[in-house]
Amino acid sequence: LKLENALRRALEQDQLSLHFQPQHELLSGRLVGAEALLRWKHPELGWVPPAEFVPIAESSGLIGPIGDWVLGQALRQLRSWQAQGYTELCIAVNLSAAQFRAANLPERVAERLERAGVSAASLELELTESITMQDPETAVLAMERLHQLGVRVALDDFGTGYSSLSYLKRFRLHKLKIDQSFVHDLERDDDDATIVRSTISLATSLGLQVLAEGVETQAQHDFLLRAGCQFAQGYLYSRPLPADEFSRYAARCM
Ligand code: G
Ligand code: G
Ligand code: MN
Ligand code: NA
Repeated sequence: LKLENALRRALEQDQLSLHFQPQHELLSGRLVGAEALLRWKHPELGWVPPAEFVPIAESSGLIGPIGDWVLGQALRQLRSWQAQGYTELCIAVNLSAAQFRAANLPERVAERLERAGVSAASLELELTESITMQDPETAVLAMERLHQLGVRVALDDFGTGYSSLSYLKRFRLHKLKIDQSFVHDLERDDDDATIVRSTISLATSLGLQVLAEGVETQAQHDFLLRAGCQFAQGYLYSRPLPADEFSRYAARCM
């Protein structure tokens, strides 16, 4: 309850911010987008990790206003980068279970896009595999409505949440994000290497894009490139950056 009250104040007192992790196309090396990651710096506690406060935001209902803030802030930042000339950049925003289940999600997303002056095609919403599989029939409908809006959907943490392959076909998905736990030991663990190769084939044969998360070494990068993975993000390229540092990073990439 203490953390819940602190989180309520965090939103009012500007303690929340976004960091942006670069995403690259493997073949060309091109910078294609950024994943927005929520950060909370409490005046006494310091940085509180999202793994600690997102569940509290969910159970307290604060995820509604916080999620709206994240979406608005991410889109305003994207608009500013696009105005600086990075016209092809896209932004990926994580959705929590409660946000995804809200009946008015498409309307809220549409309103934020319009307010920020950003086209729906530059926004990607990340849903975890477990969120979608909790209630797959509802997920099918929600994804259909987001698709009609022109917003793309990526399945985050793929491989950790027992997706049913039949739903994978019915979901209006644009991208699979291979969880970093499979990328980490790629070079040493044959099972992980097989899972990663199979996920890339699965995505490709379903007509989906595929991105590998948590790429930290050149050897992992080379493996993924050879295996036909299209996109990657991870410490090898950059950690998540504050907006101004991301701008400097983008300038170096052009
Ligand atoms: O940011 P970090 O590097 O610690 O990310 C940890 C997890 O926190 C991410 O995998 C993601 O699932 C979650 N997360 C980060 N930002 C957001 C956000 O804006 N909304 C939601 N719902 N989850 C987020
Ligand atoms: O949304 P998702 O659960 O995928 O969040 C990504 C998380 O992974 C964030 O917490 C981010 O800071 C972290 N991360 C991003 N790149 C790397 C990486 O190369 N290695 C590790 N260990 N973590 C990473
Ligand atoms: Mn994510
Ligand atoms: Na992930």
